[in-house]
Amino acid sequence: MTHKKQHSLLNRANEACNILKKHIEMGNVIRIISHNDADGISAAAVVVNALKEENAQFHTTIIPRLKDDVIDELRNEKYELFVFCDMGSAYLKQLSSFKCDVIIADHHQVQDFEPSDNVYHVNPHLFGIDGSKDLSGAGSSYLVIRDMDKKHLAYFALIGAFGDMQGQNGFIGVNELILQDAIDSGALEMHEGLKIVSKNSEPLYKSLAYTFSPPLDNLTGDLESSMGFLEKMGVSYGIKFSELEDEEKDILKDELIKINPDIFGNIYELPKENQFLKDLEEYSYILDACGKNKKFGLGLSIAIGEREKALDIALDLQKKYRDQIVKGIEWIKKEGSVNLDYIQYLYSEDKVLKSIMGTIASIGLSIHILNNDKPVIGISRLFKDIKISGRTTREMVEKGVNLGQAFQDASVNFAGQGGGHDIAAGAMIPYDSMDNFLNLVNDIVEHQINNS
Ligand SMILES: [Mn+2]
Repeated sequence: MTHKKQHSLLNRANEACNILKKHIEMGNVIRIISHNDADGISAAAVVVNALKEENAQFHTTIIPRLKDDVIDELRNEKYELFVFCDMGSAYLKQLSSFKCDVIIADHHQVQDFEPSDNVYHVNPHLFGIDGSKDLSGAGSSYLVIRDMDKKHLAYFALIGAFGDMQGQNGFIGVNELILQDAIDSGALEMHEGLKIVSKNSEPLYKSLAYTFSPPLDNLTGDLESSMGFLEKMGVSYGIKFSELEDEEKDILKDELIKINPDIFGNIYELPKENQFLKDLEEYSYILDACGKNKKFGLGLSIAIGEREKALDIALDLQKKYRDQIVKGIEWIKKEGSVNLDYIQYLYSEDKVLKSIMGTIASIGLSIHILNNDKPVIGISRLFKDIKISGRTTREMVEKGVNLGQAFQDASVNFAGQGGGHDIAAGAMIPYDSMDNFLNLVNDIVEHQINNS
């Protein structure tokens, strides 16, 4: 059954691949549009790398989201083939009005519309495959070029999957097939190891403190206690993990597993890659840091092989981002959250804290410095509005909490908008309505828990 679905998806991707090949042979400049997060940048990279190898010409733009006015502008551009990566499936009707060929390589929810014949639509949802778990936008994009003998580029699909939180507990579905491609090609190696960051580049105590996922209680976000932890077990904290004696590595592994067993698991490595990009998950963090700082071009240049300066700048952005998270975690430890009966919230006017509110709300729950029994709502003010990010736990969802629904229902009362998933959601409402909004969400969550 699953096999049949995958087969149908691969067939569709091959049809798109044939069109792509046709345009390459005709010498057309291929127009690529992709999304600005780690998945979207990886998606663009997989297509661009393939086109470069074929000596094809292309023009790439990375954008935050597809909108009607963006589509209207693109429609007027003189290209024979557009490739939309990690986006497009929600705009089938608009893209069907293009006079040229269009390939859509996406994994988001699909608009209920039968596209015209010039649109080649590659999306797992069309074949009953779950695009939130089984395939990323970079994965869909990879499938489009896979038939051009490109298994050595498969790892970009997995970087994208990590960016969309699909690989953290192992790859499943089509991602698993892509993983096999990547390993078969010799570009990727998989082995078991400690899933801590920057093993070859930072002193060990920083590797522990900067490991945000999997979370390490007392260590994540805390440089001092990471240092103390290592000192206590007699492991040198100032050197890199890769420089430890095997015996020290074993001690560390045993102690970290006591804190979180998930810290030991499959590691995916690119043996030929630069030390900073060797680990696939970290590669995705670096692209994510570029995306979050609106340096999309920088992320893409790294992914298409530029090193030296581009990588230095990206590492610098990542360093800043990590320091911000550390600051955020310190802030939560010091100030805590504001509690209502059924929810808690974080609010700050601080510029740095504002920019990472959703992320630290999430990490705060995962490292247990926030009460897991109440959904946490991170609030940042943007002029007259507030941006709201809500996070809760699997356990609370099982008890009936649905934050996406709560935000959607509450925000309409204040001329705002909100929605998302049961476990993570967002909203934007006027600043003046903040207290009323919070009280209403509190009541809705109470209702959800008591009526499920
Ligand atoms: Mn995506």
